[in-house]
Amino acid sequence: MKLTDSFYGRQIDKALRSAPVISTEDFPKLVLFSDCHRGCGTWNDSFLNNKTIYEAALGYYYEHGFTYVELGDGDELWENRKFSDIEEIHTDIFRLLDRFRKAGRLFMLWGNHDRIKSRTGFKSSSLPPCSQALIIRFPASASGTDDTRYNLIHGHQVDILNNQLWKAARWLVRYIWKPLELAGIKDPTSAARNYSKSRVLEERMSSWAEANNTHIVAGHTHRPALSPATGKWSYSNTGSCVHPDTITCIEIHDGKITLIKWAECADSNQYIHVCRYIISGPRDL
Ligand SMILES: [Mn+2]
Repeated sequence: MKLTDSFYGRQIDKALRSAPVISTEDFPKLVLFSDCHRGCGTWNDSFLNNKTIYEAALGYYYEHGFTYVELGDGDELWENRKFSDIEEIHTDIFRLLDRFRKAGRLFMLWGNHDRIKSRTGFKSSSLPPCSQALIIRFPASASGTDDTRYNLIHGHQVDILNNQLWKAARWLVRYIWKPLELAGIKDPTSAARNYSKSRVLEERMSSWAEANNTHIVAGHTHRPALSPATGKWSYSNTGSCVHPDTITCIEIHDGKITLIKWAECADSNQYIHVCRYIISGPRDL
């Protein structure tokens, strides 16, 4: 284990220290999303492209009794200052989320882009209080094995610029990259757009999982992943809802974990539907 790994490991430990713990006995079907980056409906609202797909997926998960868990960056609050603007423009989406909330099936984590949700003064009529991390506990099976834990964080905890220096990062997004993005130039510091940076972050998180013999699921890199459970640890990533024409998520139920994508598809009569595809898995927890 490299020296820097222990530094980043401590950031993950810190995030998990106050994490709520939920059990699959109470929440047998879970779906994990992240990085929706819901915006203000302007053309740089990256979520807008996939809004219909997301809406269809949410409807499916609600009807099938899933609990919705969002691993941060659900709302784009760096480019936009007011959460109420996002809530207003995407009223239909927040109404769906509110149905999960009312059914007691909604858990929200905050990421670097929506860190202001961690403030005590943060109010929303449709969202529950947000946490930095969440732990899913799978009670020991009848065979007497130990409880399995899946540790959920956003992932910016292992990304210095987006964690300790998040105000500088937000400033860059708000005043430099957003205007450049409007001119067609992409933010080069974003993990979401930088392959080698994503790989470093993935390595930091998987090193932590390996060292602690446990499982981690994150977002932030926008790179969906479902690693095999090597011994008793694994690293998985929900991906994002802002891929060019796809959203990705992770389903956990019946002792299995599966990486899913939702996209538009046409049938033989040329009707367009929203379809659910398995990208990877299912594999045992
Ligand atoms: Mn992020």
